[in-house]
Amino acid sequence: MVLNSLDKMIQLQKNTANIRNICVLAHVDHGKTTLADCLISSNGIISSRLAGKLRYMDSREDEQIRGITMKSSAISLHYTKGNEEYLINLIDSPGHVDFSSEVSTAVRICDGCIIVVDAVEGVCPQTQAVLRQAWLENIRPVLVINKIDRLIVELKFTPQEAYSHLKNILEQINALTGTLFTSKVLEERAERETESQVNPSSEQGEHVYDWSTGLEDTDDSHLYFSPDQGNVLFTSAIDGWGFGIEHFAEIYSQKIGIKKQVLLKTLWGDYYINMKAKKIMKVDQAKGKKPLFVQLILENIWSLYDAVLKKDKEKIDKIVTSLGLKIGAREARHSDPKVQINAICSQWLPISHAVLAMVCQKLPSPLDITAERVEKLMCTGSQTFDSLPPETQALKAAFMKCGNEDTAPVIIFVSKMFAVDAKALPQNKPRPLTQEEIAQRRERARQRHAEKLAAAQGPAPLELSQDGSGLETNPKEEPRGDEQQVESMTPKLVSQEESNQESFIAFARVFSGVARRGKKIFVLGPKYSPVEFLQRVPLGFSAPPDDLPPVPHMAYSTLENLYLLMGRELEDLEEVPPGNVLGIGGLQDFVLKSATLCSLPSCPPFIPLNFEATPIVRVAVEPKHPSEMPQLVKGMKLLNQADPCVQILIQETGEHVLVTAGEVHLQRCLDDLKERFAKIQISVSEPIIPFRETITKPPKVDMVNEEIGKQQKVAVIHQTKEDQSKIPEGVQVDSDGLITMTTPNKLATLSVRAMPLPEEVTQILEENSDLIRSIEQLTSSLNEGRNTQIIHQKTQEKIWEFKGKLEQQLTGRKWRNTIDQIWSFGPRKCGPNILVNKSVDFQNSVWPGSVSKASKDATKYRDLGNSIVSGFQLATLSGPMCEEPLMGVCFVLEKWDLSRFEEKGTSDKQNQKQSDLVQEGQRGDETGSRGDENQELQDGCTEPFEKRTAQKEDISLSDCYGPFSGQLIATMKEACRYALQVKPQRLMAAMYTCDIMATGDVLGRVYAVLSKREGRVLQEEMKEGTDMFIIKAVLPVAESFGFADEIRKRTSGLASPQLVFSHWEVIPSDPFWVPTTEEEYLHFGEKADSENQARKYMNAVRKRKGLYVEEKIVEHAEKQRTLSRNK
Ligand SMILES: Nc1nc2c(ncn2[C@@H]2O[C@H](COP(=O)(O)OP(=O)(O)OP(=O)(O)O)[C@@H](O)[C@H]2O)c(=O)[nH]1
Ligand SMILES: [Mg+2]
Repeated sequence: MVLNSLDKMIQLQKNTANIRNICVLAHVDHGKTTLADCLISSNGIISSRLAGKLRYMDSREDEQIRGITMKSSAISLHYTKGNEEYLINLIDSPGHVDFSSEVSTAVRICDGCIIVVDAVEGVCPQTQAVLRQAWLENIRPVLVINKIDRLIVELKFTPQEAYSHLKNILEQINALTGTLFTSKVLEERAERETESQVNPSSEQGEHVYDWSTGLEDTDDSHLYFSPDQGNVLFTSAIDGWGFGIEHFAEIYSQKIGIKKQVLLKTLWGDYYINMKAKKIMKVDQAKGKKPLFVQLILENIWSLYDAVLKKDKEKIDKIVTSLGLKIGAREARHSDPKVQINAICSQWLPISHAVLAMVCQKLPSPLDITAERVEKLMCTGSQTFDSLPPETQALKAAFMKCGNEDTAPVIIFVSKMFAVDAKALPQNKPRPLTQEEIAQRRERARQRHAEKLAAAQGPAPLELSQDGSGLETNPKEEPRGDEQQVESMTPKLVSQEESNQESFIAFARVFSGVARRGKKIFVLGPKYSPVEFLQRVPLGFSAPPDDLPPVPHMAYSTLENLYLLMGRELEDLEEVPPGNVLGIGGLQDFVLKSATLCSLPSCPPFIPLNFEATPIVRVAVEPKHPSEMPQLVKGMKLLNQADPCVQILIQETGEHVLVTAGEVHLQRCLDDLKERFAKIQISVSEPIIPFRETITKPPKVDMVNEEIGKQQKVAVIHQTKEDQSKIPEGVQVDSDGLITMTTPNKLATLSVRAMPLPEEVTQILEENSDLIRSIEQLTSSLNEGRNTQIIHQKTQEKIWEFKGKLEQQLTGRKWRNTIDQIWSFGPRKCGPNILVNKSVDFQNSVWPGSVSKASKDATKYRDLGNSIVSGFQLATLSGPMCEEPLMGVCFVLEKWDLSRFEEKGTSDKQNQKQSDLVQEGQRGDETGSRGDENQELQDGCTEPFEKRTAQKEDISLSDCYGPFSGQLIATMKEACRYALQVKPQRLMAAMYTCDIMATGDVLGRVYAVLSKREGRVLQEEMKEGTDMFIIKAVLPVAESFGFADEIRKRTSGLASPQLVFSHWEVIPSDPFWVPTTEEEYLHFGEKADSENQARKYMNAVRKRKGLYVEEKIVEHAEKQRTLSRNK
């Protein structure tokens, strides 16, 4: 970057009103990076000839090779419009679903966004997703409909057809905005309503449920995209042109003499112009008339393309002169029509001008941040803004003001950490030498030369020099000293470089105050709580920060280096005024992925980023050479920091596991690990596919659709399932699946039953796992008597709402009173399984505030209750089929008999007393006093003493099984497992939804691939006006590896799917199924496992985990014959 323009940028950064922080969002391949290229070339950073080819923002090698963006990166651009100069901080984001977390990190630090839509493909799944993300973050969007050239060249639309097509796209995207808006208004209205219910004085009278009220009084016209609002552009980024209707309104108002205002309103829409009368009329008055947009705009563009593609030199020249353009001789002669089009159009309708003008005009500056957004950013979880401490609430004003005075608190949000090669940092780059330094070096070189000459002249002068002639020694000593210095520094530098080759830069934005290099700042983690800080350090504001006591999730650090982000380059900055996007160096030890930085500790951490994709694809990795394990571990840590969405786990088995959002993401993570972070060879396991285990209601029909119960059982071909589940002795099983088990020391007996939960309930549980976790925390702290956490009103409401939802679903005799008896959720206390306590002796529930109706000896049960819950947690964590977590199962503890334990407890106590006495007596004996009293005592003791020895045996019996709570845990776990095994067990598979866009001729092949991989098509529709079909399907994650590649190959790259994790689905087949009836036997044969998808998956998981797999390895082994003997 030229030094001059860096100064310019620094100057522009200070004018907050003229800063625009924007990101480019779209579905994959809709042309974001190409558009960014065009904007960058307008600043002279890349040549305009390379714009669209270079994809400057895709700086990674794999981004260039694959042609997709994988990370979001920022660049600052300068734009002059009239007298105003603007600074535009542009962030290019990836469109591929696997990298949607990178979109979240970009959206958070922007105030506006450009939504790019491909004119041919229209609104796609990711378009919807990014629009939703923009909404969630309250940032304002503008629309760019890109690739208009494809309508001309590929689809060969007439201008009229193109117009209707574009109208269609606009309608679709507005419909989407409409749904987002409606849902938001309704949500807000509902919120207001609950508030007024809580606080009835504010609003009195009847509540009439009219859902439309909120909508009518809210003005939403500014929300929608419409060319006459100036928030829509039509572009072709590859050909370098783009326009909004304002541009043409300006031109034609001069040409035709109609007011610009009128044209602005009518250029888009069904209006036509009566040229003679110079009047604009509605189209339906006169049929067959072309709308203005077609007549005045599209037809001109179409005729230009037509002329260039047909190489009609004369016409081209005519157009060029009529537009008053000058085309370079090289372009004019170029044989490729694309080059000519680009040369003409980028002068006629320069895309960068259109886009940047719209951005400056329509998108807000950092000063326009809304109060709503600020409050939303500052309130995590279920907090409301009013519930924050007053010191914290005061920060809102600073936010809104975005002030740059020294007194303004500095608030910075770090949305991600990204790794750069340490060599690329400005401070490590070779810089041009100053005049003085050059002079110094010259001097030194001259001296060295002189020295060499002296040495070549032989020993005599050397002796002379030894004699001590000052002239000679000086130059000799100096270089030597220099060399020594260099030598002593080299190893240091090298070692620093080796350990520090990747340097982490925080991708951040200053929301308030001026960030200065060297400034000390609090680093607040996502879980930091200013309330806690204020409790611990009431005088926190006056105490010097270095002396503060440690507060969790808070650190104190320095802003070491500040950078201007310029795509592939970084530029050093001394200070960054508020409202700017920046890079911060030196935070890598303090910030893992994201953080809030503030000069005051009363700042709350910003709400966590909204991530749309769930990481689902896991692989285990290990180094090729076991000795390189430390490098791998270190590399994985770095990778974890450098990627917003990857998860790094070390499983109980000791495996190092990488969890990623999808196949492409996985590949990128592995490449990064191998080439940047660990720099070792690694071996990667097959993807580990997660499953869930569940139970269902007994099926009514068998595998050949015969009603069960009617058919003849085949004699004993196979053992039936009941035999297989191998329930050992000592476990009682009722006919309806109630399992009764006693602990090994025979002191407690548990009766447990497993029941499948309705699907809706499981879904509710899954959606509310965060809430469940906080319920569990609340209840346990209440139970332990720590009443410190006051339940917030809003949380309480949420809990009741959640409970109400469950009540709606769990109806009927079977579920009576179940909700109030819920004792725990599992696994990990927040999963989609329930433990219900129906035992009469002890009642306990998970709902906070509901006092457990204690029977008289409840305390005795309470302590042991934790063991029962732990047993349940363990059972739900890994099921009996293949040790995968359970889902949608309700365990009911019907009875819990502790009478033996109780007896033992009391007798133990008595024994304890008596034995004490005995011991005392014996001691008395030893001391020699043989009074009558003692005699009596000894006599009295004889009987219980015998009993005690008997008891002692019992205790030693129980002791040999370990402590009692341990036994309860194990027994509960086993009882749950058996309870599952007597029910029909099923596997659940993770499912992707998959959107595929394909042309009619490859549709068949897409279907073939889908059905081969157990996919199911949900929907197929034709995209209006094109020959594209949109197919929506679901596909098991287990079958998805290589799916995208296969589809791409089979359709010669015409269709490419997007896979997003959607839900868990029960696999209908029974993994333990074997033919038992005549028909089944005939139909499937004896082995019948080829059909059994569930068994295939189950065995694969068992094999991976090293569990026993019931499989015959040699199936038809015949006796071998030695051929030679038979000859
Ligand atoms: N015909 C035509 N092709 C375009 C246009 N803009 C971009 N493309 C092409 O579309 C492809 C994708 O462009 P990119 O700019 O990489 O798309 P992207 O939106 O950045 O893609 P991701 O970052 O992977 O989401 C490239 O082959 C471009 O050449 C356009 O206006 N017209
Ligand atoms: Mg891109």
